[in-house]
Amino acid sequence: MGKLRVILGDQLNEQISSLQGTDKTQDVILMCEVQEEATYVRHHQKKIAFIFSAMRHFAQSLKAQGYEVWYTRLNDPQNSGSFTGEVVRCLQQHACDAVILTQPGEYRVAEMVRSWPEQLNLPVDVREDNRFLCPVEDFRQWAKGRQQLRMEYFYRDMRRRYRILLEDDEKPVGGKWNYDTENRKPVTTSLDIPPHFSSAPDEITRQVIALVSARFSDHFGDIEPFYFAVTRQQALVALTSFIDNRLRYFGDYQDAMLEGEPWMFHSHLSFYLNCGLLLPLECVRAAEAAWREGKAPLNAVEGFIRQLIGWREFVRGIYWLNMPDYASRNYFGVKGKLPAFYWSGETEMNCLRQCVLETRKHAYAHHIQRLMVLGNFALLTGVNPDALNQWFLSVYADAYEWVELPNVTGMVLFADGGYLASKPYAAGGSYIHKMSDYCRKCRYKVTQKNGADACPFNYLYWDFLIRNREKLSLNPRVAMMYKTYDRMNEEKHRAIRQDSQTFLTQLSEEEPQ
Ligand code: FAD
Ligand code: DLZ
Ligand code: SF4
Repeated sequence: MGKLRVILGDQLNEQISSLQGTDKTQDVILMCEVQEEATYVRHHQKKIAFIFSAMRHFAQSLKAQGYEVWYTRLNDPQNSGSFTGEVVRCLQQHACDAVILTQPGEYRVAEMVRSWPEQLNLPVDVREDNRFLCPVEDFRQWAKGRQQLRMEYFYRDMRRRYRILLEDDEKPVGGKWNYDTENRKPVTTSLDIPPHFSSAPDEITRQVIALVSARFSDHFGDIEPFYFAVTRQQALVALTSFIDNRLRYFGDYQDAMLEGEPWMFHSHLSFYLNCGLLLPLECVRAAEAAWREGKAPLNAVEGFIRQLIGWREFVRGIYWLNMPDYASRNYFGVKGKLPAFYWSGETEMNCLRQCVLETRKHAYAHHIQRLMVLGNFALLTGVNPDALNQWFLSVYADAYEWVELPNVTGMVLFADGGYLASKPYAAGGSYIHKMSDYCRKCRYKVTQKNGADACPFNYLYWDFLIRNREKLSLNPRVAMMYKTYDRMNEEKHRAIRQDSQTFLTQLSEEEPQ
């Protein structure tokens, strides 16, 4: 008797552990588009179309290689709407003596799978997710006994483990592990930014776009134009195009934001990495080779590699080490709702408007837009972690809870009390002004600190610090800001309080969408 091998929508790689040892004459591969996955949060339309199209292409390529694939489309009349329902249905058609799958990427799905042995009355072999470089158990061992978990030390261990950018004597090439201080060039409008990778939709993608438009048109986001890679071959072209055209400036302009330029010099590979079309080590090796061949400088290559083997693996480790508890962390006890303009873009704050509108159009925003504009505003105004997590999980085509939750709860909201980040990434308008050209076309004045025309980030920043003084003043990385605040006179303190109160009251009175 054969085995049933389940491949989830973010496991689209032929090297995935669940496929290893497949007997093509007996085993069945199950892939299914299900309503439950498409709606557990209201995903951006482009995200659903991207996953479905990549799934259909992957199934097609498996079939061409002689695998027996049982693929359910969302609109198949018999579709039960859930993973469990589809596994049951498939087993009714194909007698199997075991179910095999790779560890699901989200806790929610992993819990569902835990109930399968009993529900199906079959052994279920859940295998390590080999799309990642640090197995969950290894991360647990690394974290054991450490007072604080800091990405930098984890990252150095990963560099050693995979021998990345190392000299023969185990020292980092160039003499330093981290070149971040060279990576904060402010923006200039004369930058020559290469066009981003784009792949024209084929017949499969066009069918999926029609399906998503018919079924999910009430979800956030523009489905067209659709330009994502949906096959491994196309994703590899996207990788090469990044290495050849953008990587050299990745470091210099990593934090920069320009109006009308959503892509900058970032890689835009997270969509493909997170659904399995690309593997992290091949991206890392390609970047390292570019440096060795003199095509890209070390600050760019090291910076890119650090995001991949450092941050990406680190946040995943944090997620699995702390779930399910991590999802309910709310260190500041905040209850604010998400402002309606996170969906509509209708705000006079130009930085936020641009970031929301680009998110709506592309299901993408780069890291600094997510962290220092969209995230920073939510932190300063006290949006509750659940609401912000839901938003971030639904609007980006690269969003899965294992990566989204630690970034939002840990990095943006400091809702874990400093477990992931050593201090909150709170900032006033001057940071956004320095790193972008958004302020030039804003109704508010970034240089003005108080009053009706002042940039709201300016007073909200101080108000956030004051509201949370008890929790933050002992943090050595924040303490200096309290000294600055204390040196301001009483009139200034009153103005900060008043402006913030007026702004926050107005915000809370806005109609939700
Ligand atoms: P690049 O800037 O080119 O970086 C290269 C790669 O490094 C990315 O493709 C990604 O795989 C990895 N990476 C970079 N930063 C991080 C990080 N902080 N955590 C994990 N991986 C990282 N990333 C997601 O993949 N999915 C998410 O749902 C997600 N949500 C986020 C929410 C918030 C509030 C913040 C601040 C960050 C979030 N990130 C998320 C991390 C980061 O913003 C994206 O990975 C990045 O913007 C993707 O674009 P890119 O491929 O062009 O990245
Ligand atoms: C994101 C997503 C969506 C929208 N739809 C599906 C789907 O219909 N079928 C599927 O297998 N996967 C989908 N995915 C990706 C899953 O949400 C992802 O595999 C799990 O969250 C991992 O635990
Ligand atoms: Fe954003 Fe303030 Fe600049 Fe306006 S002035 S774009 S609100 S930072």
